[in-house]
Amino acid sequence: MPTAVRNIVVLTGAGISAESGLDTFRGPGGLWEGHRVEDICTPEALARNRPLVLDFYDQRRAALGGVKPNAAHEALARLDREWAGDLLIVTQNVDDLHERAGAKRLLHMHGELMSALCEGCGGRASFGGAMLDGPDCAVCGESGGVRPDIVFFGEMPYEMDRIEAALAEADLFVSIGTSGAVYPAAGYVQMARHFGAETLELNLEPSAGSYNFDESRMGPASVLVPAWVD
Ligand code: BV8
Repeated sequence: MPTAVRNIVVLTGAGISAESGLDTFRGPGGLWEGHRVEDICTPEALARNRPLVLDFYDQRRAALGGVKPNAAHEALARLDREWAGDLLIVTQNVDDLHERAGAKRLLHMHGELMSALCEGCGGRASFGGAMLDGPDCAVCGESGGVRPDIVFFGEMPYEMDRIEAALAEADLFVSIGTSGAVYPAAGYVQMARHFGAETLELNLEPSAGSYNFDESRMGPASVLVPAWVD
């Protein structure tokens, strides 16, 4: 790691969890292949076919019990424990593998499988069951309004101000395991460059935004991330 670096922002996507056994979105056998995005990851889809959307996320929530963090998650957690400068891990992922590896300086910009959002009171609460069972909101107690705490297409990602403030101070921006297909996350490399950060991409294959990076290393995250951190 260059010694001049003080403040780091790391962006992760589905590729960092692929070697843990969680499908990516746009790869072969990806999650969306069974569904058109419009049919599953939009407010309109939730309104049109609530059971289908609740079941899709119930299945993904249940699958978390069968997977564990891989060497890439563990390396980032090590960096989190040891790094004296600022660090923010911004994940697009909704799995809990970063937390289970021990990461603390972390935020989920697209929500979390292990959280429920109430359409009635807007309250968010940790949730590990099945929404098809029609749970009551843990915050307001009302039933019928509990939905996945997931940022659907067309909805505002979480903590964008915090992310942009971290990018403004970053000396290094590292993107790991993301195709660069979804905004605003896909635009963060340009924002980081604008503020003068060095930019590094660690990915299995070139992403849509590879040309924006000072350096792109191709390979599996479980190899590239520990090599970068250590
Ligand atoms: C919003 C929910 C604004 C959770 C998801 C321009 C600017 C702003 C917005 C837009 C814009 N243009 C279009 C938009 C709208 C839209 C958008 O970006 N559309 C795209 C399709 C063009 N964006 C939005 O709607 C966002 N909201 O902008 O709101 C706003 C403003 C005001 C008021 C209201 C609203 C919301 C986007 C969030 C949508 N929700 N998911 C879930 O179900 O999981 S997005 C979904 O895609 C996931 O969150 C996922 O994380 C994300 C990105 O996918 P990746 O993580 O990159 O996964 P992918 O499979 O694509 O790629 C995996 C990569 O890993 C590959 O490159 C592969 O090579 C690599 N890989 C594989 N194996 C490995 C590996 N790498 C390393 N090692 C390996 N072993």
